Amino acid sequence: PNDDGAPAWKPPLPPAPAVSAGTDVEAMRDAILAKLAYALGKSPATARGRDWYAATALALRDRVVDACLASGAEAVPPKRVYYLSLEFLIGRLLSDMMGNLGLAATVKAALGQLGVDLDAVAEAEPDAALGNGGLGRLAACFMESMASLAIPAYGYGIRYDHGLFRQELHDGVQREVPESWLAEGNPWEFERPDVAYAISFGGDVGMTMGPDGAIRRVWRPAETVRAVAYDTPVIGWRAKHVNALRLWQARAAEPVDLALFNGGDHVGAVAARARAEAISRVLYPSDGTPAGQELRLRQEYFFTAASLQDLVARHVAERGDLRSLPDHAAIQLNDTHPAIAVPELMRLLVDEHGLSWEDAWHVTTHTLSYTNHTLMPEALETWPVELMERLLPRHMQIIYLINWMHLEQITKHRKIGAEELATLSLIDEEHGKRVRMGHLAFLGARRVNGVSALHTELMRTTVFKPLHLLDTDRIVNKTNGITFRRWLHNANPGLTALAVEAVGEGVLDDPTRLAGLAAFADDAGFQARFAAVRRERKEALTRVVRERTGIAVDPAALFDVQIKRIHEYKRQLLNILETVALYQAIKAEPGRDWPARVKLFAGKAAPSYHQAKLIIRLASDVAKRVNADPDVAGRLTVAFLPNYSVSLAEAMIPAADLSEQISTAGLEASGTGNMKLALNGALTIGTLDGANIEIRDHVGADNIFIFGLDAAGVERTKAEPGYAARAIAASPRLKAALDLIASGGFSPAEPGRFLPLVDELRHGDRFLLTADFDDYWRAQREVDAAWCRPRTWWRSAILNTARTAWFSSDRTMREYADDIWRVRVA
Ligand code: T68
Repeated sequence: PNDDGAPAWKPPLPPAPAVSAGTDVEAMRDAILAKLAYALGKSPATARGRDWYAATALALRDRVVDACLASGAEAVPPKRVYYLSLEFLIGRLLSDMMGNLGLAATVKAALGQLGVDLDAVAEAEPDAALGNGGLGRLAACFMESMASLAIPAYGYGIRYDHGLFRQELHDGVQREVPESWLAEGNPWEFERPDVAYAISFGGDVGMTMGPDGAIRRVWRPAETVRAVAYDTPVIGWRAKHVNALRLWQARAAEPVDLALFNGGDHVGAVAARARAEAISRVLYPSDGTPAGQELRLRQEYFFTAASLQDLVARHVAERGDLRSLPDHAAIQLNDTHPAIAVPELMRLLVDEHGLSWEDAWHVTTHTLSYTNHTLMPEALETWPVELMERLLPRHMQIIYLINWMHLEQITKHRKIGAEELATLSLIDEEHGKRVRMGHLAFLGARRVNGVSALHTELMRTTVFKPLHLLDTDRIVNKTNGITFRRWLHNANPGLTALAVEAVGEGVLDDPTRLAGLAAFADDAGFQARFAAVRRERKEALTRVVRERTGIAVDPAALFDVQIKRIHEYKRQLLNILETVALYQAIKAEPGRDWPARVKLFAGKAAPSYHQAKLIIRLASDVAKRVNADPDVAGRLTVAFLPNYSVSLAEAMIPAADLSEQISTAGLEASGTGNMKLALNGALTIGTLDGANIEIRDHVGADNIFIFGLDAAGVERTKAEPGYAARAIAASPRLKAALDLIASGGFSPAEPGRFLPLVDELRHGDRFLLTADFDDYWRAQREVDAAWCRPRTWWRSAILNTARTAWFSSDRTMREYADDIWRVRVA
């Protein structure tokens, strides 16, 4: 909307003082020059953007080390948190580091003195895309918040050579290209060749007599690889505390088989090395379905075993007795990917350190906790018993023993039917014998948490119901959060400056002060400032859209944004159907005053997920026809931006007016993009799913567009066969949109191209798009109407920013610290 000629808004407080003095700038400039010369061997005359980036990063890393030493990091803290995650979707680190060190202005000025533009330097940093989506990004936000709250912590994961694939679109077809973030080195990390552990696989289990005369099991592995640590410092807000993200690289025990090599077999001589190093070669691009591959299980065990050895060694060095581990360590399992920690910790304690089974079980179940991120059956990890026996024979024995004791415990107290027993067992016997990793993590954990209120409730009533009933205190809710340093301060400096002007600099330390913005929600001058900040970000995004797609969009239009992994349950297809219906409606009624809308999509599909890839193709084909049709020009534009990443998210989120959070109710565990967009003042159109419900509770029902079935309604509808056919018959608008797609309206050269999508809706519709379509259309027209009343739109937008402080990951981390980890927060 345009501002309505309101008077300029006056800030109630003077602007914040400049961050740095001139001498700091000169010191920083000299530090960068020194790194350029002595670490990179370059002069300002020969340096490329990438060299300036590396020199700047190295200079900043020195400051991080100083901050680390100043914060007394060498002292032994009472308790540490260990966050085990197969994914850390970090993105770029430069602005995080500058921001948290309070050096952004200093670095900008220092580079400026050298005639170098900070923004160009920042662009030279590759994204560390060591994750697929929400789960990996959550881990990255948690690391930043733990450092900011001075919670002593290590993040443990894998240092993949190749992170998530780069997505290219060729005529709308996704092609995956390997990504090489390490190709030119990584200035943030410290290699630690002295921190290395042997990780074993395969072989068999023998027996020996322990010093106490008791029988001990010995694992005689067939293969051993080395895990070598790389530490990336994670600095907290205002540089008060520094933690480490410790990522493991796989190396062969022997770099080359010299006998083979000297015998002339130069390739065979390094075959074992290739096999070992494959473990940390690539991130699995699986989202929603387990890769089902041996290498994936090797990755999971590799990083879990290295991490446990590391933390056990630290505990022994600092405290001696492993029985006190639960007092000094809290280990969080991010999903089931590290669930093998349960038998591995038991193995370390019993087989290697000689604890009794009972003591070891007590230690394990008082140290580990587990976070669940999905209840979708196809995404719940299970591993074939046969594979586990072959790869991890001792672990399989331990799992059987845990299972036996667990079932024995239950049957001791009451009679129980075979069917119920089967739901409680660690072994799923229905799909060939498979180990249920969720059950394993549950049994080994002190606390098990869901990631939104609804999701946690569904954990208790569906997948984990039988286990929950055995111990109703174990499952707790910890609604996700996002770090405001990255997603507000760094991604949206304009909005942050406005917030600081309005409510004071304290908002940078305490996001609850954002609530003070509510007082200005109706202030015409403030609204104009808020709108101007948004407009600037939209103009910047307009340039990105043009560069990446060639599509011209009008920054004055409503930017309607859906950004996330492409998945049927997230229902990008519902959004596309509405786009098609809107296209048809505009053409049918060209005289109506349709507000201008730009539909923006971005996201990656798992390489083997054909329906998801087809959804991308449909979005691109719809964009092609709609954007070329003069009848809708200026009213509707569609673009699919390729290669969604953390950095692209940082560009899109501050520019979004409308946030699409339209998953089938009950299926999105939480969502975190929904929080980022609302915080930046986008209004949400969404279902009562995941954290959307809590967002509605915070921003108020008047400032969000809710539609569709709730989780209970979804269950009821699914119980009525034939609902899709009935819904389509009842909705001429939906039928027309489906018919146009099915008849090749967007793919004239290949009319049947999208039949797999349309047929799924007509004949099955697992995700209930047809059931929700009409209500979604209604909600979208409400959005149109609201957009045409700028004063109320901006009021709602400001209230979204003012009322989403609770979604700070600092709040989430405090809750974990209090309730799950029982560690003190500074
Ligand atoms: C996401 N899960 C949830 N999974 O979908 C989202 N899965 O609702 C939630 O907000 C977020 O986790 C954080 O809690 C994922 O992102 C994966 O990426 C994944 C990766 C491998 C295997 C299975």
